[in-house]
Amino acid sequence: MQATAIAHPNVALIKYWGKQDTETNLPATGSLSITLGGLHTRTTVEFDSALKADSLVLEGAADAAADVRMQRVLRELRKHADTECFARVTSDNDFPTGAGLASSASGFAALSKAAAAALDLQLPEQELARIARLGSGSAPRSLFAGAVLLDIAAQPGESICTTVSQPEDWPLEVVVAVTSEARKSISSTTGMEASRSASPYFDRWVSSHPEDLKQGLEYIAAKDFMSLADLAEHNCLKMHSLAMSTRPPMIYWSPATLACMQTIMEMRAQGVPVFFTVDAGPQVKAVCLPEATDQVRSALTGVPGVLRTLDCTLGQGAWVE
Ligand code: 2P0
Repeated sequence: MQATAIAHPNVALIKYWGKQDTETNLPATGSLSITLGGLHTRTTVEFDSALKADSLVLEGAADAAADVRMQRVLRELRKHADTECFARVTSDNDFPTGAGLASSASGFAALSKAAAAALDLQLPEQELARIARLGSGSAPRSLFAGAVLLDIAAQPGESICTTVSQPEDWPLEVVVAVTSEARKSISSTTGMEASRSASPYFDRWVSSHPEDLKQGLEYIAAKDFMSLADLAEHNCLKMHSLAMSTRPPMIYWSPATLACMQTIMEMRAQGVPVFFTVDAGPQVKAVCLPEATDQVRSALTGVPGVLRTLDCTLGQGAWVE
């Protein structure tokens, strides 16, 4: 009753920020992401009838916050397997944890995949996506390859999460500029709940979102990089405007984050196919066409405050080792 799974984190080009329902962790908006090959979460789950409770060791230390969310996922999988066995879970990342690099997405994707395998469950992938979402609203996306849509308007029986473009269909690359290795002070869960209740722009964010998603899908289908670039930066800045306009405000950027964003905008103005996106942390993800990767990496490495860069291609969905 033991299995190990590996998942890549993902980065949303059209983002999720805010929930409809905190019990089921249903996002208020859909989202469109790319799965980041090159970065890995490796999670082992062992069910053991001798255990009195579930336990989680994340990066070598017990993690109480993630533990509560993990139990929601494990409880659901135990129901499917008709067992009351508890599990011992260990999880490690080869990239900074809790720093705006979607470690909870890859973490809960790997957890769901490994736990289902350890229980020998043959669940439909959409059911696994629903279960992964109980842990983290962005986790279903890491179960899938390439460019991925998480659809909150899906009716029962329809897919909530699907690949819309395989990595080989449009091999985008991503250079991550790491500007801090520290864990963020405000979690995404806390931040998005605060924005829902205390940003004057939250309703407009939600009502303008379907159009962003529709356009994003069209630009990916047409491989229209420059249109996707404008849209993704706009959507990212809207999300950060929500965070900043929340009372009290949340500013996830450092001076180096802004400097990277400006460098990327200047490069694109000169015709380089690159755009930025930034999540709930100070790292900058520069999405580019492969021919621009070397130039983008070299420019970001030269920005004061950039500690290192990470190269990613588009990756596969989570798998059992
Ligand atoms: C996203 N983020 O779409 C957005 C953009 C962060 C910024 O999804 O509360 O860890 O666990 O459902 O999935 C991060 O939020 O939040 C996230 P919960 P999660 O990628």
